[in-house]
Amino acid sequence: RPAVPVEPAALERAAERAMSRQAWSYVAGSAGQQRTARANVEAFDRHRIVPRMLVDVEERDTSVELFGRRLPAPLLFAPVGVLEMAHRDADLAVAEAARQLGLPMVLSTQASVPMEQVAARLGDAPRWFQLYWSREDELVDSFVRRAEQIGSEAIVVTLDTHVLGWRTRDLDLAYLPFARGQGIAQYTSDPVFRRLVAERAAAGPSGEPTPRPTAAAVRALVSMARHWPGDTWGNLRSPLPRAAVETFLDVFSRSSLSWADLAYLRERTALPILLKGIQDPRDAALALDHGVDGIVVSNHGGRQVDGAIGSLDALPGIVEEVDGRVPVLFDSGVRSGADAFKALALGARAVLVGRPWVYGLALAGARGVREVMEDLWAELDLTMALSGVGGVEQVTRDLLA
Ligand code: HOC
Repeated sequence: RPAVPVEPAALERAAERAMSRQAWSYVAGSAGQQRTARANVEAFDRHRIVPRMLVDVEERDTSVELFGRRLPAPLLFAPVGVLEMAHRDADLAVAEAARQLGLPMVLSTQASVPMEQVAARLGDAPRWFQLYWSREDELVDSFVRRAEQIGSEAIVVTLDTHVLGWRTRDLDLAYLPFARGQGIAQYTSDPVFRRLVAERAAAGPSGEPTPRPTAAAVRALVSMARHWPGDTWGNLRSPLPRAAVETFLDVFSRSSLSWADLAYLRERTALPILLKGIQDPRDAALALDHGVDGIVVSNHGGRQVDGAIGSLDALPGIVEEVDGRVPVLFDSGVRSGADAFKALALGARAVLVGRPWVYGLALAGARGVREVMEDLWAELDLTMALSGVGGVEQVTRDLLA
């Protein structure tokens, strides 16, 4: 039974030792010179909690209401792709931990296991679906339909990754040593995706030369923010499975997406729609104008724009702009229960956690995921107790210096 360290820095070190260089670089790495990743952590360091004393906190309640459901804690499993790089049980291990804890899992478009199998493992635990908006609307429709069928309670549209960020560590390690087929099960299990690929294969070669998926080809495509050459889906005529990065560059590079497109999604689902990746209050205002049901303040864990504003620094302005009209959630940089407390104090209704439980996954599968989230939850509860608050609603800005 490998130990799952409680101390965040020790957890990271242990996970780094347990993972391949490639996997570690992908999971822990961020964009460019890692400045946004640092800004995320620094923002948490800058905010200080000012605990209150002699408040009766014998009875405490970490639960929170979100979209008509009471969650046991304001913590969600953030959507994370290509999890089989961390552990062979991948998304199934996360589902197992989410089931045991009763915390919502946000299933990733870039998952390693089809959502139907993940849903079966989740039992009664709430599930949401994270959508990357494909270049093909038909695929968007299919994902949304499948998400509804597995009982998703919300659709979270990730806005900030319409092209892949400049991930220097992954580029240096060339992405492609990822085994083919990793992280693409959500597509390859999709009937519409399979039909579209078959149609393209039947149509014969596009006539355009297709670059071999070498390190240089991937670097060139990422640097030009281009999808794979060929027709819309480039070399999807070539046999599956392919490496996740190839499929992502083909299928999801939809940089043409704009506010007006949200109506398309609204027409297709009655589920709450959240926009993830909002960093500017002006975009929060636009999101409200377009009738979204929630916002996730996020810079994708620093993985997209190098030098972006720390996510926690972006939170207060957005909370002010939204003014309670829809829930504002938060991610990017949460490493502990005390961090979660600070985000709640700055107005987040709940917090999405990513890398820490991926490290737990790498170390000990479902148990590792569960222990990391349990630790985070326990520290949040303790921080509340020691700060003199008995409920999440009382975690407010006046508790910060
Ligand atoms: C290998 C390509 O959300 C991330 C993901 C983006 C998915 C692209 C996968 O790594 O941040």
